[in-house]
Amino acid sequence: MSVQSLQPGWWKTPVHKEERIWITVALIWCILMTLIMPLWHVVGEHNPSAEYYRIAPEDFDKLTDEFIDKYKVGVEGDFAVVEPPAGADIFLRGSQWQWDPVLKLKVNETYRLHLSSIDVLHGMSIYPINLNFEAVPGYDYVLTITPTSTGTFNIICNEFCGISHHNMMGKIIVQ
Ligand SMILES: [Cu+2]
Repeated sequence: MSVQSLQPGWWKTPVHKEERIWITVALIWCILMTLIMPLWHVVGEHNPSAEYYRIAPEDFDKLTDEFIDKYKVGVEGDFAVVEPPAGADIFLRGSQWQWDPVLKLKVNETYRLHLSSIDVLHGMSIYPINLNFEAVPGYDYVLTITPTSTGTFNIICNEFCGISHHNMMGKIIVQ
């Protein structure tokens, strides 16, 4: 319901200059944003890789355990701290409700990060840099990563995965 009912042929009334400017600005902005998406896909440096493989959750679990045994340098709380050499294949396992192991990486070195879940869907979210990737059970998602700054980066889960979802935290230490 409006205060005044529209007169027949209202769409034929001339458009004000300001309105025309705003419509033009909005249209140009829409076109620009639409073009940026495919452009970003080609030239953007933050595109996730399209490398992933089918893997049984128990196999990924085993590979992560082997990775931990090979490169373990300590313990932090309930988690193993792992320091793999530069260029190594590294594993991050999501499970209800933890990310493990704690990864100790070197700045400006490249690693192949294998990410998966051994139970339900989890969302790996790296803070404070806000990088987000899905950890999907049954898929080994390989991300080529090169940390460009030092510090401690917390991993939280951003996919509701059960009663203790809010406690699901992990850590990447870049030295
Ligand atoms: Cu979760």
